Amino acid sequence: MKKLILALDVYDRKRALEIAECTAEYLWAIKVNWPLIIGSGLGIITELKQVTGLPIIADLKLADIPNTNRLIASKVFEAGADYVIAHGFVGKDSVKAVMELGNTIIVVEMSHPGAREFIQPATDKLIELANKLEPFGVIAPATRPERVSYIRSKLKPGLKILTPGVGAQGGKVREVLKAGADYIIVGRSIYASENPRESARRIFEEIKEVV
Ligand code: BMP
Repeated sequence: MKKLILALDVYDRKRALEIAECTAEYLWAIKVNWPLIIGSGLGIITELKQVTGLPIIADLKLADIPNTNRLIASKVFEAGADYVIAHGFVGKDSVKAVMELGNTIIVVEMSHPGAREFIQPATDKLIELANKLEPFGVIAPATRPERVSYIRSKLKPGLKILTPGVGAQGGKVREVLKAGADYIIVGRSIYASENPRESARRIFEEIKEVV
């Protein structure tokens, strides 16, 4: 089963499509974040889907009132996104507004050091929110496998754990999968490498060895 998600954080449309095409074979999905949307427009979601046939995750980390979350998410789902990432800390109503429109992923704990300041103290409440709303899955930090294990132990079975932070941020494929991650999100270690296809293939093989 494919578990690798490419975080395609480049600006340029042509480059994005080239990297997506040459790595698609090894991916479960492609994650599109603000850099690519700002650089290439929302239409890149539709194009990436057409070119690769893969699910597209729109990582907008929506964190607004329900109406604004709804206005943004509806356009993004319309463009072809299969999943939208939303922040949970803004509250149940804001997350529900996105979930009513399509598959949603809630940020439960982020991977950077600053996540310890405000997000980590709220992790338990965010897990509770996810268990109540039952989205497709949650974001947990590959940089702290012990936190992935903790989140796994509290999260309802069936909810997926998606983990960014492998590679450039220091997370390790093996450790995070053993901790209970369902999907590994990798950006720079693939798109900024000399040979993105080969880098994706190596991570794909490493995942295969563990699962
Ligand atoms: P990279 O492998 O280059 O560090 O990219 C990680 C990707 O995952 C980026 O798109 C980043 O915005 C995203 N991400 C993250 O790194 N940590 C989180 O907690 C949540 C994220 O969405």
